[in-house]
Amino acid sequence: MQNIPGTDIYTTTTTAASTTPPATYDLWINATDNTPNKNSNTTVSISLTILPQETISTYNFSTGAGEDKWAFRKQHKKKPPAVNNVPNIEFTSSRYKKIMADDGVMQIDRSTIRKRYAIHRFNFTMQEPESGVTGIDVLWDGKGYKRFGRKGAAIYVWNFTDSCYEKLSSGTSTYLTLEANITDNIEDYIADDGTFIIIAQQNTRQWWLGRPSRIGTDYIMVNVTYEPHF
Ligand SMILES: [Ca+2]
Repeated sequence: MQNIPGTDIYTTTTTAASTTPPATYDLWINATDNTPNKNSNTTVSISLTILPQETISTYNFSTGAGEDKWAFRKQHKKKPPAVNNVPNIEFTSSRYKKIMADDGVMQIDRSTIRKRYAIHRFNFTMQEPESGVTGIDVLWDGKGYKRFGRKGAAIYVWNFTDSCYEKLSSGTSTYLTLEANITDNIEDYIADDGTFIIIAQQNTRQWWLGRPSRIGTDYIMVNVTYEPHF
């Protein structure tokens, strides 16, 4: 045991064996003074809770798409869209390659119709049961540009309970890294089948031809923190 300097308090550290099942145990402490003529033994029980180990899973396109992740492009008239299945043109494999890594190489899309915003949609199927998910971190890196308009972009997450997008983060620089951390009401954002949806949308819609709204995704990553129940 170690003395906390300047106090008469001693501390000690104990580590449960790695095979200890998650549960709450009694930890018995028997403290003995080491000067025999002043021995005074005290035995107390401390409640010790062994928690399951957290795992963090990363969802991105580093190994390509399909099975549990997909990306779509390229324009939509509402910001944010009122439904979660637009835009619906899936990336081709050459486009997926551009969003595999945070390397400055981007999949850039521009609007081609008046009153449309450039937009990308990302769908993930999370393998972790939603009841054990304690946090979701989202990172989107890219570019939002509109000549004579507000530059930058915003990212949103789909809320399955309220059936609407919620803004996670936004910025007005041409090049952006937008990040968000979801820790509350996580079950609202993961569908029963594990679906989790993020969009990145440019800030200004196209007005005239030749002045398109542009969105570029360099990289997107979703980290899921999972703590199994016991
Ligand atoms: Ca890239």
